[in-house]
Amino acid sequence: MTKRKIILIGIVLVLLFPLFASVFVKAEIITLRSYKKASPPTIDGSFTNAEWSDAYHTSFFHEPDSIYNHPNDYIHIYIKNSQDKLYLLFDILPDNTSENDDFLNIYFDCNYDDIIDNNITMNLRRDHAPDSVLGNQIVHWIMGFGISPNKDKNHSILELAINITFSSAYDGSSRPNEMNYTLPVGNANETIRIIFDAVEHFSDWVIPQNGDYIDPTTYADLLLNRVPSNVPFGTPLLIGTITIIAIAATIMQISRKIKYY
Ligand SMILES: [Ca+2]
Ligand SMILES: [Ca+2]
Ligand SMILES: [Ca+2]
Repeated sequence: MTKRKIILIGIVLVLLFPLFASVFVKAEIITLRSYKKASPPTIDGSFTNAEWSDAYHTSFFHEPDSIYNHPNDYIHIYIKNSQDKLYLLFDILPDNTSENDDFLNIYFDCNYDDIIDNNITMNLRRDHAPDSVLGNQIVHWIMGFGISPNKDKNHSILELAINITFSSAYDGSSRPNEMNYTLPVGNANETIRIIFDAVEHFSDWVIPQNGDYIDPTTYADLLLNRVPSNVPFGTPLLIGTITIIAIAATIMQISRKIKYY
């Protein structure tokens, strides 16, 4: 192999490396959006397409701990809000078991001071077992078990509505009864910090996937009141084509220079 060929192969590999890396690295969900919508879903633990078709949607592939024989499959999350409610749906495809111990913890750092807002932490159990968790006073939830538009085998579906206020007056320590039983989402450009942490019975997942509820700096930013960005279907294809043409042109240019070198 000539020196020129070796240099060319090296250049191609360097240029294509980010492409390969993006394919093999599992993207972490660190930013979530909530679309501003007035149409309220029915909080009943069943998922019909119509009630969530106008919501923000994201998902990731999850491999649960083998302890409960839950299959590897996707976790889907749908989010939208009105002026006084934040709605979320979790379609938990791997959780093919229905237990009272199925639950999801939700932690907040709404005032961005790197300290957990302990007085609004939520603990959403399937059986709504009586407990003293203060955050549960501002959320209405039903955990269902059935099929959904994402999977035709029975699995867990958690649907919830949280009372919210766009007031910015929040010190991170108020209790729900001191805030008219609302979640304060008015700080930092209508953005809050949030983490979702599911127990093993509920297929043992976290959003962000590498987040740790102990450390609010690892939480996701949830941007409320957002408007969907209408990216035309062909746009990613067009950008991809232009990128490939640009890379090819660069390689040809360099190739010519090496030839006369
Ligand atoms: Ca529903
Ligand atoms: Ca379960
Ligand atoms: Ca805080």
